[in-house]
Amino acid sequence: MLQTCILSRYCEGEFQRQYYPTYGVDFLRRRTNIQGDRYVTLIIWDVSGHAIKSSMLDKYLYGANIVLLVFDITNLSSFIHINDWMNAVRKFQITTPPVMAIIANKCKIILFTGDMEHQRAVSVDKQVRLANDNGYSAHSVSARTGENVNISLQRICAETLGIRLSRVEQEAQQSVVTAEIVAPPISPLHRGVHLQPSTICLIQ
Ligand SMILES: Nc1nc2c(ncn2[C@@H]2O[C@H](COP(=O)(O)OP(=O)(O)OP(=O)(O)O)[C@@H](O)[C@H]2O)c(=O)[nH]1
Ligand SMILES: [Mg+2]
Repeated sequence: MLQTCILSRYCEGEFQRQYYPTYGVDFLRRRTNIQGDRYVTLIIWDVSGHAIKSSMLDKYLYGANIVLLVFDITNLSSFIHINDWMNAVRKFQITTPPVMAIIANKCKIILFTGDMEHQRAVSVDKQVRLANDNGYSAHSVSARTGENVNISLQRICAETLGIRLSRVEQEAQQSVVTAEIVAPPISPLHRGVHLQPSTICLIQ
């Protein structure tokens, strides 16, 4: 179960504001390299959260090396739903169990503009505890700003291959994040009033 926007950010470097629900499964591919000379091709199956009820679920999970469980930090039920996915994956994986990771989306990591952090409904603690209790890794990303998307996926790939990423390699994966400038809403008091542009910028 992977939020499509994280995939678009990871594979295409874009963020899609408009919501297009995933029906069935979508496929994407991305090549990456770890430790300079180890090339990895990721064949990604993007399955909607509703697919848990699908009769195709066993086909979606069959042979997966990695399963990423994504939730939205502003939506508590998406976090609770992770438990159902963990049980479903355990039920279907008969042979080698996949590497699993719990990814929180819409987070603020370093940007002061953040994403939806002000509407957070699931604490980092809860996410980390759930991941630790089950032996999975926990990650925080924002598909909108792009923060941590590359590095999280890189860490998960390295974990799957049994590789420890060096600090330099991890830093190289940090993408440049562009802050959005959002125009403030015009209050009814100022409507029709032509304000002079200010030459002073105050950051508090
Ligand atoms: N603010 C913010 N919104 C996001 C982010 N990621 C996704 N969204 C929004 O959330 C909505 C749903 O995103 P999707 O990635 O399509 O969600 P999904 O889990 O693939 O949805 P299904 O395919 O229906 O399972 C879209 O309107 C996105 O614009 C994010 O990092 N920050
Ligand atoms: Mg989707």
